[in-house]
Amino acid sequence: MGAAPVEAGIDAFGRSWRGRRVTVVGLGRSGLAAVEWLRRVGCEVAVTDTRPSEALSMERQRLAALGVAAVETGWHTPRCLEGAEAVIVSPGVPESTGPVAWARDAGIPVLSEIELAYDFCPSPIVAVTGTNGKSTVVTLIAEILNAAGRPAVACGNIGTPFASVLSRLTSESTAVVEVSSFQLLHCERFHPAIGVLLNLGTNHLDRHRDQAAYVAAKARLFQAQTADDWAVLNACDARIVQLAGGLSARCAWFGDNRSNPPRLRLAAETRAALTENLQAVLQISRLLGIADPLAWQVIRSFRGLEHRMESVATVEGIHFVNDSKSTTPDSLLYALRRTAGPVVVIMGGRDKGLDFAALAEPLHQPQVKGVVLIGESRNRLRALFNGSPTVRECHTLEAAVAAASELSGPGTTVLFSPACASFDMFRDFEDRGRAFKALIRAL
Ligand code: UMA
Repeated sequence: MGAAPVEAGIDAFGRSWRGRRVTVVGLGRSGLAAVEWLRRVGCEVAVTDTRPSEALSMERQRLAALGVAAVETGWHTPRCLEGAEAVIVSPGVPESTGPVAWARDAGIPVLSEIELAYDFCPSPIVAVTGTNGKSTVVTLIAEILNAAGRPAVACGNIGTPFASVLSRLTSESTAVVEVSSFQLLHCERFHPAIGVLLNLGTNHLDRHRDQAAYVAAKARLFQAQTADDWAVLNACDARIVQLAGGLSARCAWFGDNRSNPPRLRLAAETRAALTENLQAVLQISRLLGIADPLAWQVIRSFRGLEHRMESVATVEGIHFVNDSKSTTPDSLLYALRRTAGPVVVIMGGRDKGLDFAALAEPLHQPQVKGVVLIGESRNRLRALFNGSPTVRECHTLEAAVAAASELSGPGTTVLFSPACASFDMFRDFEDRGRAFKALIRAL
């Protein structure tokens, strides 16, 4: 799609958005990106956010510059929906929240920012969901495409809203979109040419009714696909194998070959050499027409992501690792498996209602020299331990770093892998990771 239809407010389906009145709920990254795009295509926009006005000064300035005058802060009231023809809901806004429920009752369509961006996206889409490893896979796919001389943009839940990159996309580029279960809840049309489900751990049970509801949300990634599309799936997870039976798309497997056609077969050596998520990267690259050697080259040279098993520094023989992206017990288990030698773990944060029981045994292994608990989940986490290893509880991250250093000696790794959300003490996991790194630098 060229610039002209967009400026005229016409989406990829030929529908005009110009003059439509749209309410955006939540003024975080995705909400602001949605507002900017909606204004660009000529919509009348109203916004509502529960944060008080004084906490939104930067956002208010941007809204004023965009000509958005209908700004409700401090709470949500039904007035925010006056005249609304659609509602764009931020992923962090629960389904029971006023405007979402009121819109439903009034028959006003509720869309995620991902769905809005999809409606205007001129590029084919590779969309990646799963519990762990989404950001790494999305980053690698974009890097592999770029290395092949094909423009690609990584976006979505990874931190750069999909709507914010639309103006950089063309029919020649590829949008590589990380999608969370929250975003999928409000997607109907979103249609990736390649949809990827990496794994299914336990997550976000504070928002999803139960594990089945979480899995159902993830499965929405494939709902608009047809037999021309691909679903790239983990063959080692029985629930994903079961889910595959109901999909319209063709399946490409990793972890095990199942029904892979010859060109997608993964040799035993490849499966031994690459983690499941990296096998997924290889399969996606193949589906995108990229030769294996180039994909391998990019995979081998990949240095990892910020806040994901990020080596920060070694101070007096103690190695500090920032794994702030870990917001689930599964992520901490993964981090522990990848940490050799003695380790002191700093964990805790906002309690998402997840079951920590699977952590008890790994955290009692002899190489775990101590555990430092922070955040709201301290009480529940404390119950996992009965005297060993040594457990300390701290009210601040600064105190936690000091306590972890005391429990460590040369050759020890201090692993900051919270297994919980960050919102009790920080803006998000990136803010939390940056705070950790600043404390280590101060050492
Ligand atoms: N708000 C309300 N009403 C409510 C709840 C929140 O008005 O009832 C407001 C808050 O006051 C705040 C805004 O909504 O101003 C926050 O919206 P948000 O939480 O959706 O945050 P964004 O900044 O828009 O970031 C979102 C994703 N956040 C969540 O899913 C919680 C980011 O993923 C994502 O990077 C970004 O969009 C761009 O797409 C973060 C995340 O933690 C990294 N994701 C979860 C995860 O990976 O496990 C799913």
